[in-house]
Amino acid sequence: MGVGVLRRYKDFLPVTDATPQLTLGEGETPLVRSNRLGKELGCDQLYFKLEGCNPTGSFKDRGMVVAFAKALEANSRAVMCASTGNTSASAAAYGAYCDLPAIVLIPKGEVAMGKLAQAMSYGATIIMVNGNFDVALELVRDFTFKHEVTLVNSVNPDRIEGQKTAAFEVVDDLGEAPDFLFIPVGNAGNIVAYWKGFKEYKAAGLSHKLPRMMGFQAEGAAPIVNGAPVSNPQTIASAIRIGNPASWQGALDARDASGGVIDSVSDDEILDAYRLMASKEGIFCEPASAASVAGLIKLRKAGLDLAGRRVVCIITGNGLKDPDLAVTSAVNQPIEVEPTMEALESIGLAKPP
Ligand code: AN7
Repeated sequence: MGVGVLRRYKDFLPVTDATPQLTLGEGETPLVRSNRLGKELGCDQLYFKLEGCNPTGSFKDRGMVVAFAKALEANSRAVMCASTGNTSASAAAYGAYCDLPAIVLIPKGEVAMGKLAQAMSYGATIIMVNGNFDVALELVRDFTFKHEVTLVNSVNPDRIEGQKTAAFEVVDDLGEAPDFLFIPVGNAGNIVAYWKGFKEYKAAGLSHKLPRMMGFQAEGAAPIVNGAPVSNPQTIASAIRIGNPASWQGALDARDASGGVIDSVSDDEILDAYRLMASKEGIFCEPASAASVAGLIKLRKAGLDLAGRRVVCIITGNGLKDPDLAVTSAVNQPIEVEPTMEALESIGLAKPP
């Protein structure tokens, strides 16, 4: 039974006797060992952390459950966030579960269909902004400063607290921290959360080393790599189409303290990794999630030696979030036939026995 992150990791979370014990079953996501890609990359210990297995299909639920619990504890009457999609889906779900109204601001025309469908179904108040994510987040910060509405973007520290539990799970499953952690970077809250989680587990004596934090932005939305905000970020990976990350400095700190990198991958590299994850590993992720795998492939090609190293790629969201892209970008298109044996056999699917 899924006990949820609030209960499972209460000793590491800002949980008090007054904190409501909410859960939609978030956390305890699978850490799956690569069957094919790892061999090709000369990495015999490659793992994927399937965060798309959370209740709303992305890692956001880990932080959202903590943010909602603390909001309820503080007698909040409503929550608000800006989102490229997954945060809005998660806030909408916990809003429904807790009977706490969720208001979500999304960049018009830039949110994948599955995520929009979720926010609408869970019954959030959805505000479509004529502008990108960065503009929407700025608005949300100003609004929640002025009005009695709880901000539930990852600038709310309770979100980071919840998200760090994914690092705990990686260590719990492997018995030690990995050597490398590959992760997509958008607003940069997640890389900060993982780094915090790994450090806390080590400080508690539950692990003995720290991973190198390997963050990847999309080339057209790579402010941290470029060293300057991007005013009009562009990438096929709409979840990480972010030009001015809120946790920018935290991401640099995680990189520098861990001896890691923050690098970028092109849309072609993201798409290749996205297709490869589904067709070679049986893991259907969203394009933003494939940025972690694309980064691993890129660095391997550049000569990074992974032999004997334990590598974890964070697969942040489920492929069903963006069905339009899946259908239009697939190499394997359906074959149409008349409903006859003759027509079926004419395709040459198998030799007779
Ligand atoms: C699948 O939902 O920013 O670096 O508003 O949905 O912590 O921002 C989503 C981000 C990676 C990047 N993978 O994480 C939002 C939002 C997926 C995501 C990221 C996001 P951060």
